[in-house]
Amino acid sequence: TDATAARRPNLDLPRLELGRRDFMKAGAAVGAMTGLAGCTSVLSDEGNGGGGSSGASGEHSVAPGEHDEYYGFLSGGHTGEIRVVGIPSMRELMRIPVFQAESARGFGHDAKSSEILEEGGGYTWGDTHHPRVSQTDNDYDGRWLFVNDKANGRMARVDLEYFETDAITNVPNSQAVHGACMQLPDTQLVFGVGEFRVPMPNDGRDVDDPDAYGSVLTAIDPETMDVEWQVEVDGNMDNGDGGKEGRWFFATGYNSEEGVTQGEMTRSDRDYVKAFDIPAIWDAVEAGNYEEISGVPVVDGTMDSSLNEGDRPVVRYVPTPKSPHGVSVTPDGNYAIASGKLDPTCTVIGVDEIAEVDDPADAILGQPRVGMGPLHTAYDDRGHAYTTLFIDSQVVKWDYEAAVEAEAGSEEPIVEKHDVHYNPGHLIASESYTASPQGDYLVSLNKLSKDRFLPVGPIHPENDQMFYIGDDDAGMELVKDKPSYPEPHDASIVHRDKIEPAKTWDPDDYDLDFVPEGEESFERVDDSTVEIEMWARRNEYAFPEVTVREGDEVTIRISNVETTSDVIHSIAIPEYDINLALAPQDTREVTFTADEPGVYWAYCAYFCSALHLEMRSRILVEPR
Ligand code: CUK
Ligand code: CUA
Repeated sequence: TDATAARRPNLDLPRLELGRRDFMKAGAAVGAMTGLAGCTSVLSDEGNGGGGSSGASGEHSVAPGEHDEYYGFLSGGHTGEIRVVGIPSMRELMRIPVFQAESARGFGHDAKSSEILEEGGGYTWGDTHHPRVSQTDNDYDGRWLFVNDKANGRMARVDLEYFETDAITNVPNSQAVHGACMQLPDTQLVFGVGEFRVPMPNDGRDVDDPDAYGSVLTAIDPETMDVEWQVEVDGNMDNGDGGKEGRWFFATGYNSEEGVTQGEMTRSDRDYVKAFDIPAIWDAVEAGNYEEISGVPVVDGTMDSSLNEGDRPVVRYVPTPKSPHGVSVTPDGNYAIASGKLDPTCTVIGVDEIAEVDDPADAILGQPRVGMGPLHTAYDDRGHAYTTLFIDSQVVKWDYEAAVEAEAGSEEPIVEKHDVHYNPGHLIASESYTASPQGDYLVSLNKLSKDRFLPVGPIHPENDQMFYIGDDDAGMELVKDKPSYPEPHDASIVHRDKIEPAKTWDPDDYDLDFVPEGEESFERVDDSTVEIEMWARRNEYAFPEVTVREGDEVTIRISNVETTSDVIHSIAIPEYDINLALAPQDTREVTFTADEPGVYWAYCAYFCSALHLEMRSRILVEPR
């Protein structure tokens, strides 16, 4: 029996189900309370919701004890982590350390996670931007989450059964893996979009010869996390997204000038969206048409490459106004929409047209003028695109089929603009990256919060604002402001039915042998090596004390023998910098050198019962 169930009577309460649209009809009037400052275009005549309030809309609140409808996986920027929030409540449910050691979850404290960090390059931090959940048949399968490290050029995988990082790949020939996405429909490959141009390999050659620098798209096998191949391109790249049918991958780019200063990088009015023909790249790799650099096949996808001559170029360069930033493919798979950043338009590229046109510019089917500083675009299930306007501090909702019909530069496709507070980067709508978005909630990840919260010193929180977008007549309704620690970039919103988290560990899912009660052991292997196998339960460890000698290399393998979910223990060893977190049925191992004689109280840092404070063990390190 599960003792926690008694403490949590609400776990199985009925879910918040649809019917939101009915609620909305009543709620819209409450929301219609602010002006439309800054709006320049066609607006819903029923007005916008709550520009100045943080929307107390009860119909989107989640009562205590009730569960949210969606998981939101937010990147943590230069904290290096992933944050899990419930949507629509925006309650933060968990944090998943990815590129950084973190003591509450013991990540980087036990042998396995330390090894993941070490083999991933040994850096102490990362910069997560784009969390993308694996898909099967263009829908979330809840298996993995992939996320880039923009700082140190890496890609990580998070296991969504245990909500734990299980692999980090340190990508060669690349500095700043920025965009991240998969080959769809079935996560055949994971792509990292290289940003900063560097010599390849970056080993001291060509240090001051920017013409010799390069930037690559990297394809990674999602199962092994091995790099399969890379494609070198001209100019910087930035963000990326995959076509729904698996042939094309799109990456925005800036710095087609290949400059190394800001002035040089923004001289030209034209940059490119690069469309990578994945099967054609595989053909090139299989035919041996690559150069091996740092152990990876690198295919030449630059404009002048012979692989870009003929009728099956590996990379097509679609010209866009300067420095497009985000790119995302519409749910129907028909268009890749790039957001202009330094240009007030979005560029709508026909996905099927890419293969058909002689001049890639002819694949551009629409170019609506959406507003100042367009950065990223998300989708609902009704043909609308939602684009963040960084400079205007707005989200613009527009109709992408109307944009294909309209003249380039037209504002006609715009349906609505809604203020956000302030300066949004990404935005994400529920299941927007799949073929079937839910069309109900949208979160705008605003970089600045300015005056929205109590001041907390000169570093302000950011502001993640949640909107209800399910009622086109009422318009976007601001439901919630959520202050956010720096700094989420992108997110994925996944329906809770598609994620199946484990309640306790299954010992078959890790390599270490579980240590049941009665099978604890203390073994002195030789004069300077000790191996301890022990367990933890309420409120004790297998050994009330262990004695080792100064200089011993001590390995502790410890299992949490609890079977009751949510009874977590840890073993913290002060002054040896150790804190292993142990969920029920989990086993972790750590090795340290007992180089300081003395008494060290190992203790449990998770408050696990009334006798939690007594849950400890003495580690006696005798002088030699
Ligand atoms: S990027 Cu940060 S706001 Cu890394 Cu997707 Cu645009
Ligand atoms: Cu175990 Cu506290």
